[in-house]
Amino acid sequence: MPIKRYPNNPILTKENIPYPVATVHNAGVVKFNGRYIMIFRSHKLNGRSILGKAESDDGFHFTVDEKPFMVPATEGVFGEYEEYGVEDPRVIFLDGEFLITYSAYSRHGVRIGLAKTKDFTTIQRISLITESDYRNVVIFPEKINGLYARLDRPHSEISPWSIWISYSPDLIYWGESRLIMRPCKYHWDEMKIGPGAPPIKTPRGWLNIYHGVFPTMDGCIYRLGVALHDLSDPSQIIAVGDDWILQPEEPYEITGYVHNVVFCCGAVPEDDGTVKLYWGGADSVMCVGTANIEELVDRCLNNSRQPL
Ligand code: BMA
Repeated sequence: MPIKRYPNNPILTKENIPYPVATVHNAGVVKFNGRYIMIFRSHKLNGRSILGKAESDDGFHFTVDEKPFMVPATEGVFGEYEEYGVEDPRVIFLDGEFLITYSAYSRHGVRIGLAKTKDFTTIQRISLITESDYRNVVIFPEKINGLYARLDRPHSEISPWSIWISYSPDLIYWGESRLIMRPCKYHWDEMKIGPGAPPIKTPRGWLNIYHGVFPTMDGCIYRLGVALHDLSDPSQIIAVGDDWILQPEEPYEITGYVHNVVFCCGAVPEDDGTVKLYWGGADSVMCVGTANIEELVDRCLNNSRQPL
């Protein structure tokens, strides 16, 4: 398979977290001043989620902060919509600051919050950028034709869990939304798909590492796949790889808080053409693997399925 698992996975478990949590998973990761910054999700012991932070020199060995990085707001509009927790952060660097999208859960459902930081010590919430029944929003790490762009994942009964695209002039107001990719019938991603890591720019297109879900008599299986989007018009999907690139195979991916899950929120492209891919194993632990970016692009182009 194209992803080489790091032999010492998992790289973080709840034992590495200095405060009481049940899990450490679904982390966004970026490079900042040559170091790797990981923003991860943890279930507290009441079942609701918070975000923690860890740092590393090599992308494999992480040290966790003494205190959580972001806990649900208690006041104002964010307090109302984060009451049940904050989950699954994605982080990008754009125009001198880091942007973090996260799922905000409350009695009104799940919607997406956007926060920013320049240094990972202070954090400022900007806006709640979707209504409810959205998760998995990744912002492209560059403006495209003068606009911010994001991949979305709204859900409706008529068109369940598909990938959409939207644009914004200011990160607050989003529009020009279009559905661009659907789950594929009787296929590993037949039930749900959603954006995973923020898109990676390659000479042949934006590489989108997404997750797909297949329902079985034994529960759902979460796997990862790849799609390639046009560089100047990412609403155009050039190709979607027919095969998954990663599925739960190791004991720490097969058994845990939720069985049979590999779930990706972060990937760090390196100068040597490889990418470090980070995923949560069984909603319990953090894992890392490496892949060659051009090989992942080839996987999209050489054996494709239709996006719609
Ligand atoms: C999704 C989200 C993810 C989770 C996955 C598997 O719906 O809740 O955070 O990793 O299910 O449980």
